[in-house]
Amino acid sequence: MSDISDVRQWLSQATNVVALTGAGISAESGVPTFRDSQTGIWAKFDPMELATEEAFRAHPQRVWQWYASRRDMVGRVEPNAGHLALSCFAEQNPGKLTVVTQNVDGLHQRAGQKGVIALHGSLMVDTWLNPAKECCNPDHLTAEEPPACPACGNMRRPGVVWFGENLPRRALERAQQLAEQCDLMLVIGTSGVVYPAAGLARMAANAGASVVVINPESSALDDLAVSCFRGASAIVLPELLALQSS
Ligand code: BV8
Repeated sequence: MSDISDVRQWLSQATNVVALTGAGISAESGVPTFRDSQTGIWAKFDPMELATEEAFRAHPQRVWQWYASRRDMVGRVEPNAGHLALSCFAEQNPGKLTVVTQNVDGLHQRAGQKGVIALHGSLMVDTWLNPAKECCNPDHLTAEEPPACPACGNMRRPGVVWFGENLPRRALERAQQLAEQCDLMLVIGTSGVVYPAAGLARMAANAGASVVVINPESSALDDLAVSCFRGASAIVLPELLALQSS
């Protein structure tokens, strides 16, 4: 297994680097990871069962309130040293690094990261559950939870990609293109079980990139890695990326 100095050298020599991030990169900001997220009143629900259109149609108020509680919580936290290390590296090495994230918390963007590819949408925006009609105006909604069009009852829904829904096509295609072209992929804070996002790491490895995993626990993508750093991303990333410039 390579150590930090090897990976730092690869980073300085690389032309195209992709950082594929998951919920773990936001853990040190105080955002529970997706699979550890259920605390308090949400403890009895499996996130996998809430993050679907079926769940929303069956229990709109419950699912809407779950997202509202997550949106409130994310609004109260800040990007951590891991997010900041990535955005500083990108600033010091223009055009070299692209962040492809599974996260919906917007923390990479709030850390100043430009050109983030958000595979699973955003907690911070809503959209219509059914295709909008003439009458559907987001500025004129009922006061219920979830809010709806007063004329036709079309409900607002979180602007995230639910399980069973296709990812935004352009984002996925761009991420696949980058995975195939990169020299190095940092796989940060993801259990690697959600597809097609996790498949990007395999695409990168199959195309000849070096894959480096940063995760305190083992993950489903470890087998692809030339190096696994068993640590928190807010600790490892600043050390790995510090004062790197091409
Ligand atoms: C799709 C938005 C085509 C919502 C998310 C059956 C029917 C339908 C689909 C499927 C099916 N079987 C399989 C699928 C595909 C499915 C899938 O992958 N399922 C898995 C679970 C088996 N995928 C989909 O449905 C995707 N769409 O395939 O469309 C299609 C269409 C119709 C029918 C078939 C196919 C859509 C997937 C997107 C789902 N939406 N988010 C929301 O957030 O509410 S995904 C959700 O999980 C989050 O975005 C999260 O980011 C993501 C992935 O999880 P991780 O990020 O890895 O988070 P996790 O908690 O798992 O792990 C955290 C890691 O961090 C851990 O490893 C931990 O050790 C580590 N960690 C902890 N602390 C730290 C740390 N690391 C570093 N530092 C630390 N300090």
